[in-house]
Amino acid sequence: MRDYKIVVLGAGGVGKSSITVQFVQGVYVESYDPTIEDSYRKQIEIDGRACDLEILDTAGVAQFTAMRELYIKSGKGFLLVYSVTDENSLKELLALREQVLRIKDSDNVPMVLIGNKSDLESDRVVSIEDGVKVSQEWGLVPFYETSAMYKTNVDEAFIDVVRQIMRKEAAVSAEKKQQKEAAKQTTIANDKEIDTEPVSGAQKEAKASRLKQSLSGDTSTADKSRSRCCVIM
Ligand SMILES: Nc1nc2c(ncn2[C@@H]2O[C@H](COP(=O)(O)OP(=O)(O)OP(=O)(O)O)[C@@H](O)[C@H]2O)c(=O)[nH]1
Ligand SMILES: [Mg+2]
Repeated sequence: MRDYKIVVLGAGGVGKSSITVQFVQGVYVESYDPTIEDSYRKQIEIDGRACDLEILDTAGVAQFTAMRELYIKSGKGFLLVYSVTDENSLKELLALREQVLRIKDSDNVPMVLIGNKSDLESDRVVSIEDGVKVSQEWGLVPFYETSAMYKTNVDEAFIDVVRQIMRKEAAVSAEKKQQKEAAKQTTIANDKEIDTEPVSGAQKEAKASRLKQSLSGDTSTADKSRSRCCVIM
């Protein structure tokens, strides 16, 4: 079974814990208890593969965010969550995404953008179009509007990020295989070249004389650059 470490990031109160608990346990938590750090495990089959998900629900509230850098380092995929009722929470995600890309030192990090609390239509201040725009600016990062309360698009968002991790891992292992194959082909070609290299009588004699000189310690006519090399080493 493959391990997938997923990290849920976003500002305080946007619904990170509610989304995570809905996905893992299928229940909705009405009360608000700011998270310091919670870890969940869920086993799930995706596209015929058994996956062991480790989900890290992180702190959004500023005084608990010191560990963020460590979470990001260890995470394979990221859920970046804002609330459609809080414009600032979307703005905060821009810096968070930058931090993820910087720590991962890559532009290609499995992630989804989530606009949560989509059920609170009357309190909405961030439109679907705003979310789409950010997703486009981020190079078409998959975007979901979710409701943790009604479990809308919650499973879909998690499964999307796992699929991205799977695709990335498959691409990396295909590339490694290709490099290994290329290295093997180069070795075979070099071996063939050595086997077929014609050695004339004069070349054989010169080689024997070089060997004699090096055994007797006489380097006067031996390969000077090589002996200099040996001294440096
Ligand atoms: N109506 C509605 N309320 C939600 C939704 N998701 C979360 N909430 C409520 O919003 C409040 C905060 O939710 P949490 O899941 O604790 O938020 P959080 O992002 O984990 O907050 P921190 O742990 O402080 O970062 C809670 O009272 C939730 O019940 C949703 O989809 N719809
Ligand atoms: Mg929380």
